[in-house]
Amino acid sequence: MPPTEYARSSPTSECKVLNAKKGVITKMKILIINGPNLNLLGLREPDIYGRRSLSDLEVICTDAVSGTGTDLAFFQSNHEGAIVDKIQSAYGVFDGIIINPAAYTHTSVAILDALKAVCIPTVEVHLSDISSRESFRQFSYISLYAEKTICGRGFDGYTEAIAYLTEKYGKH
Ligand code: CA2
Repeated sequence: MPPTEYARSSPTSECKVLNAKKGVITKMKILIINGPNLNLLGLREPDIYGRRSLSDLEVICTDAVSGTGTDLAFFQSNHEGAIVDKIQSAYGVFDGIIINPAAYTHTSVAILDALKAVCIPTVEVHLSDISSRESFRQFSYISLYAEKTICGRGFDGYTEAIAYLTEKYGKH
């Protein structure tokens, strides 16, 4: 069962102040992080995760920002510490993070803490609707920081996350 005593608390007032100081960002830089096993997209479990690959996803996201002035960087790792390192290195470099932490969604206080530490506006994305799957998938540590969570929209979840961050924080 999900620990019900926890509630989404993002962004903290400290982060709000920090991010407000940045003002409107003219050329947004967004980091898209995919967690363990998402490198297998398109190869297994097509009924849940679809038939398209991780490279297809990167092309779709890149096409979505084409001509908008938004820059994307992509990172996938099967290792929790590597994801923590990447989030730490995003500080002062990226204006937004889109993360599908995959299985670490349900276990990783380390990734939650790294996101909280860098104070970068974050959208959590899941290809499947984790709220209607096994009970162990229904709690997300990452949702305690992410300012928005998009579930069950497949690849569209990532482009919706890009739209959310650019509309909220970018120049338009
Ligand atoms: O729905 C999502 O996006 C998930 O984050 C995917 C994770 C799962 O552990 C989460 O509960 C929900 C699993 C990613 C595994 O991806 C695969 C892709 C193709 C074949 C096998 C696994």
